Amino acid sequence: MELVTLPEEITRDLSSGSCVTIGNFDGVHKGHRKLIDTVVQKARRDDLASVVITFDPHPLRVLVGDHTPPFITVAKRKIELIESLGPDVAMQMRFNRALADLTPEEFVRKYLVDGLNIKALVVGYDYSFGKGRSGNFEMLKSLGEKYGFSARRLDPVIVDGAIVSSTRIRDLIKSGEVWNASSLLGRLYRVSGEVIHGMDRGGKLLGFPTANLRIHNELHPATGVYAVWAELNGVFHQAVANIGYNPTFGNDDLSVEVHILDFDADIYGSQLSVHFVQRLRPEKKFDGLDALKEGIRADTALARRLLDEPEARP
Ligand code: RBF
Ligand code: MG
Repeated sequence: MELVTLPEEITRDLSSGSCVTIGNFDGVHKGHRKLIDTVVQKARRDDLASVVITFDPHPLRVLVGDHTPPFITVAKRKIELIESLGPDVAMQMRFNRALADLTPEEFVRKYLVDGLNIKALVVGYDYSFGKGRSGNFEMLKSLGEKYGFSARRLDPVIVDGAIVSSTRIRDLIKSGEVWNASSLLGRLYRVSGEVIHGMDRGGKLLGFPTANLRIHNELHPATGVYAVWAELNGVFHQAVANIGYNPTFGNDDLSVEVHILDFDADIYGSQLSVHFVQRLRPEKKFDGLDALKEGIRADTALARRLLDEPEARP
């Protein structure tokens, strides 16, 4: 896959035309995947280049400013996920005021028609774009007739009786319903970061050493204890995670810590990804160390049972 920010950076031959989808794709969830799969398949069938257009920063960040939701996937992760779906080109356009102010026709002519030699466009059920979101599907269809490309709109993907959307997934993650979030994402929800030094209490005081993470995700699940997979150098380990303020001790800052089962190695400085399977309980203030230890022991036993289930595999 070629990753570019503008059509002129593409080295691949576009003379036979391109099949394009366009969106913000936060989370690269099941709905997004259906769009990208459709584009990749149609491009293959019709001998076109498949192109996925997305934006960085997320348009809301530019248009709304700081009052934006935390996003499910950071830009780099979004591109990795798009790449795994096999398009020829990902065009991550730099989003700014100038781009936002283009009329739908200006955008289509400049980037899709002149830039990408578009022959087919596929968009999501709710897609609109351009100045004031005036570029709806009907307008794209008529621009297609004018400039010679087909326009197709896909129906939403439904999971558990409701439309799969980035907003719905964010809400599930924020409320700790990570297992439900994963059925909309089509994979486990994960956060990643570097293993940093924590309070250094877990191993010495409790007998449950934890890797503390400096996460670079914007979003994280509700505070509480979770059964997770800890991915280290491509290897998945069963683990339990605690997100919160350690009320037994009363920390000021939120910590994300992971106790990896059957594991004993110094991993400070490593990159760790935590894949969330199931929330086990809220974080609570235990009555002393022994009670906390007993609580964590019960968590690890429950996590082991859950993670041994075939459907919990990463
Ligand atoms: N700390 C709490 O104060 N309350 C909890 O309910 C709690 N649950 C935890 C569950 C697990 C599985 C783990 C690994 C840690 C938990 N902790 C909890 C955090 C614990 O206080 C922390 O790991 C040590 O203080 C070391 O930083
Ligand atoms: Mg620790």
